[in-house]
Amino acid sequence: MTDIILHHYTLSPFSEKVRVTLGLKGLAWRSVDIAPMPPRPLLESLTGGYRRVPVMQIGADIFCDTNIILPTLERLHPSPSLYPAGCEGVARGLAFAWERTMWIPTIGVLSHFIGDQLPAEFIKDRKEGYLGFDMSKAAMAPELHLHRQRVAAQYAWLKTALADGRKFIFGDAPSALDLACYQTIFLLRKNCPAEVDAMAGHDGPLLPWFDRLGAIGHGKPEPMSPDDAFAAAQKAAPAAVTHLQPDGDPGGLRAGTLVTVTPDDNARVPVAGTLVAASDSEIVIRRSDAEAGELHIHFPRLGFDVVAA
Ligand SMILES: N[C@@H](CCC(=O)N[C@@H](CS)C(=O)NCC(=O)O)C(=O)O
Repeated sequence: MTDIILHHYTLSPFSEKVRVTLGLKGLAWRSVDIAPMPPRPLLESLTGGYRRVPVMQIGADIFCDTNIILPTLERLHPSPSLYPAGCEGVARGLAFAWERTMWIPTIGVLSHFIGDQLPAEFIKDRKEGYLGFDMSKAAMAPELHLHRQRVAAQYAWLKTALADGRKFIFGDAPSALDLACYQTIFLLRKNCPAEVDAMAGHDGPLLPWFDRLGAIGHGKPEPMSPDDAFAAAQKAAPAAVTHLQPDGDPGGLRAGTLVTVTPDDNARVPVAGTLVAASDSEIVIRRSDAEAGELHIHFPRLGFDVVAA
């Protein structure tokens, strides 16, 4: 039986990035289908309050954010690589920049097409617990022209990169950068009517590239209930951290220090725990949950604030 558990929901594009990564690496995994909005009490106990999706679980090790999930899958299952042809630094940096700059404009375009069909409680949840703004069609309409420009300007460089007929951004093999670009476009193409393609500029080499990534598939998922995933965490002990140094925090925080780790963009819920090990790209904290037991929670450094509690 596989030990990779993914907590996710079908329409979540960041989850799609991980599902395609699992497909690319040909992995078997357990799929825990969660609600598109809280409450998600069992997941919350595992993450210590981190509220975004997806979350990967391996026993009592919990991985919050795709920017730790992908490097972890790469570390545990290196082949085929998410960073072909030595592109790791560029792929990681540009993927982060793409997702940061594209997320809100993409939601602006999405809202133009489906914002008036979203349930009121969903709009309220996203405003109060996640985005910090109203994503209804009426609220986003005044800036639609800007969102559209921003999306088109990013697509312009992607289409230029693909214009010589290459299969993926770095050549014949897909990378973490392709997957980051793919997921925001997936959000639009999965949820909007076909007119979104003309409005957003999904054309030229972007379309066959999108189809190639979509054809990778999701590997071998098997359904798992939230209760079984929770029981798997209760039964397991966190894995020893051997790939990071206990005192590797670039800011000088020492192992054993009580810290909080908080996303620096949205859903800014601090997760508190004891620092186990860190580097300038990853951090692991330990938490004891009354129900789930001892857990290690892993975060990327890029996009998160770590401070002594
Ligand atoms: N930087 C995060 C972003 C994750 C994210 O924003 N996910 C969306 C779903 S695609 C989310 O959490 N939405 C609010 C929710 O589902 O509660 C990552 O890479 O994992």
